[in-house]
Amino acid sequence: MYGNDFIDPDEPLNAAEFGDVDDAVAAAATTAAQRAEGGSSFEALLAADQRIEPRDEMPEAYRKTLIRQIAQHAHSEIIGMQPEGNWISRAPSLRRKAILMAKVQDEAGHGLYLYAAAETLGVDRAELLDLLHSGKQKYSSIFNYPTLTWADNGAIGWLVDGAAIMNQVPLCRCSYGPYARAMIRVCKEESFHQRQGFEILWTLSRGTAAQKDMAQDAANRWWWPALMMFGPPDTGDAATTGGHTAQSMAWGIKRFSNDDLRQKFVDMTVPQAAKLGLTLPDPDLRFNEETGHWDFGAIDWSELWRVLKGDGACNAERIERRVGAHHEGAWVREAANAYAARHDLGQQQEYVA
Ligand code: BYC
Repeated sequence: MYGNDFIDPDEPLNAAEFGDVDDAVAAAATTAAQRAEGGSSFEALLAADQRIEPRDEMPEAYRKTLIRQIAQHAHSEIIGMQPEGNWISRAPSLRRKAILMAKVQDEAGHGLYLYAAAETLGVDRAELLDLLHSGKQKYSSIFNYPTLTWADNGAIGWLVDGAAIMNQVPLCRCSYGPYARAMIRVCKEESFHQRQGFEILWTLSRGTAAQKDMAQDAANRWWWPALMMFGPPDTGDAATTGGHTAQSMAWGIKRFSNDDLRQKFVDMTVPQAAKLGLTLPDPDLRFNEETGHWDFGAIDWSELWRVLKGDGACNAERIERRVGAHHEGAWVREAANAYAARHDLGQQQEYVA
């Protein structure tokens, strides 16, 4: 529906376009044969970098950590439908509406893969949704910011999806099989999303002065929240009290620390901003010849904690709408259950016959 003529189509634009996802697919394909070789205890599988599967024994804390992270991830996907869904009726052309509708629908699909992956750990998705609705489980901080203009849809694709992919490509190699496999498909789809966001901003930044200003304003507002998506820093209080990174890395759930992924994202995104003709709102952003990375300014972590405690611009609105949608969708769930029950009954009668 849309081409890549806005930029060299062979130039990778996000972390899913570097071949790491393909490597993860290849690694997943060899797993079954290799599993037999090194033993199948939890420790042996981790040591051999094999996937843990639902029927394998696993420590309770590992299972709980996965449920927490996968549920939070699933919740983020479905709450993440709201900021953009809000723009479907106002997208500037039929083409843009069709693209946005497809994207928002993809996010619902990602939620489904992820709830299904969580269910393999012995939880029910209804239980997880209750925890979301009652505020006992989190979703990504990023979705508590408002989408004020059309350009925000571009910034979400470019920066939010770009950050999400940077975080999710390593999750394709997560030690838990169902989560890793779900991530492979999610990353491929997110890659389209990121390109469409870049293309929106590319178009706006080559449009009228007002359109360019709109694109710049969106980049200014989404930059810092996108950096916060990677989670708190690896050092300091957040890492020592309540931080999960060290344990999750030891279990092969996380493959990189929050700060490492954040740095990779900054390194990838700064040159893209220059291509778009946009600036990023950080006076301390400069290339460090010694490290080969882009240095960036201090992140205001108090903002992340404030948003996580419920005091972001849109927390209340997002949950209210989600709970409303859940109630309005009750008849769909009832109809699906009734159909499934009738189908089961039909099958039982067939077996009897
Ligand atoms: N927002 O020790 P840490 C998307 C919490 S959606 C909220 O680093 P962990 C998309 C963290 O949960 C993208 N909470 O934790 C969809 C923990 O609190 P609890 C969503 C955050 O889990 C639609 C505490 O802070 N992606 O792509 O090792 C449209 C300490 O943090 C955040 C995922 O969910 C945050 N930003 O690492 C467009 C990816 N950061 O649970 C796009 C999967 C931290 O102890 N998740 N916290 O109460 C992960 O990779 C990891 O869970 C995180 C955090 C990197 C997010």
